Amino acid sequence: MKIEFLNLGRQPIANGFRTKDDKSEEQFFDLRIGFDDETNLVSLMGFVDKSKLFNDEYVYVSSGSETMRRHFSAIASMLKARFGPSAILEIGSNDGVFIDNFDPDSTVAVEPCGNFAEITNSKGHKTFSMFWNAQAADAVLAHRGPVDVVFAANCMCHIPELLDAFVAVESVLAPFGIFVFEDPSLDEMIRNYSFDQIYDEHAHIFSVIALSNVLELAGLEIFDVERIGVHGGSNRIYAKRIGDLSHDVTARVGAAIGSEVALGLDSMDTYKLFAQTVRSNCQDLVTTLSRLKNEGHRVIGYGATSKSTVVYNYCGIGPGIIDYISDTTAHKQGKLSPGVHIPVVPPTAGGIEDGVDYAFLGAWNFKKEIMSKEKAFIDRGGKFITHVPSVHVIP
Ligand code: JHZ
Repeated sequence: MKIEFLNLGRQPIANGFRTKDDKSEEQFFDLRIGFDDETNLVSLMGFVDKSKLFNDEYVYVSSGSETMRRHFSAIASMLKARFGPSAILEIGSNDGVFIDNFDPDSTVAVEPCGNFAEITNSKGHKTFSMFWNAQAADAVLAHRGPVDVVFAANCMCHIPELLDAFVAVESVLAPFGIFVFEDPSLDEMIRNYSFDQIYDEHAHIFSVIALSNVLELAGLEIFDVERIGVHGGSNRIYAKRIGDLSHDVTARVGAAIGSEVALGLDSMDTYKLFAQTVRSNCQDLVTTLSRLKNEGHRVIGYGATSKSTVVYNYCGIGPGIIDYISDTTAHKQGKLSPGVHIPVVPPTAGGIEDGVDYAFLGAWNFKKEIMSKEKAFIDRGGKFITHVPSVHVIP
């Protein structure tokens, strides 16, 4: 049974950026998250209709940072060296930042957002514009036959019907095929109080414990796991068919599960404590930003992320505190952020403009990349603020 542990209130669609003259009624839903005491899966209590989230107007671009461009090129090289796939499927291929590292003769992709499927199709990677399910698996099999590697990054955690998704993956694997996927780690979210990993698109936040339970129901088994730094700390999971002896199960799997048990990810008490801290961190953020504003400082947001939509709406932080949000994504610029309606603007040439004193890091997961890019701002005394793991000015 799934039991709620945190209610993040009424929230808009996290990537539902609005044009300034849009008079249509904005949609809100209740963002609540719970823990399933059987599978130990942490999931939203209610899912938003997926066609409202992922459609032909989807705005998030996976290649939007140097960090992620390098990340996908490195994993593609690693998969080629370690597994040498002759046929590879990517689920949730976005703008092709991963799949484009492979010869189109060996690829096939599934991507529900038509605007992005068009990009990868035009580059020669056959892309079915569908949600991942049994029908999409049939389309893949008809086009390319069974595949050696199925890859998905920041995609599996977006699928409410998780078991069906894993069953569909199993159905397209060649006899010794493997399934490699990466998503934000629940362990990292709990340790860092990064509650903004919870939003409409993230149907689940995965522990290795829960994944191991649900994959097993689909006939799959984890044989390796790596903790990777991207997106605030993620797990890369390697799974194979149960009974396939061609890949040894590494010691890392037991170690990851052991450290999650030590953190208490199999116990509701851990989640209740997490929720208490989240509530007090949010109050702290509002107090800190309001004080700075009242003292006459100019505060902006940096990165109009899905995560920041949750922070601004849960904590009630709007244009009265944050003047604007700077973001490099063309599709977000000139629009208003979801719910609280802070204007989103392109970055100023030469970095954060003079006169800004504080920048709240909506994209805290790119702290390193952003701070090195914004050296001039820091040198003239500008400060970045984050709420992860607790509210502080970054030294
Ligand atoms: P970023 C999205 O989450 C949505 P978001 C999705 N659900 C998911 O799982 C993850 O991605 C993977 C901007 N930026 O990656 C670009 C700058 O402006 O944290 C992006 O709009 N300047 C699919 O939205 C945003 O910040 C910069 O220098 O939380 C980053 O968004 C850099 C580096 C980024 O994902």
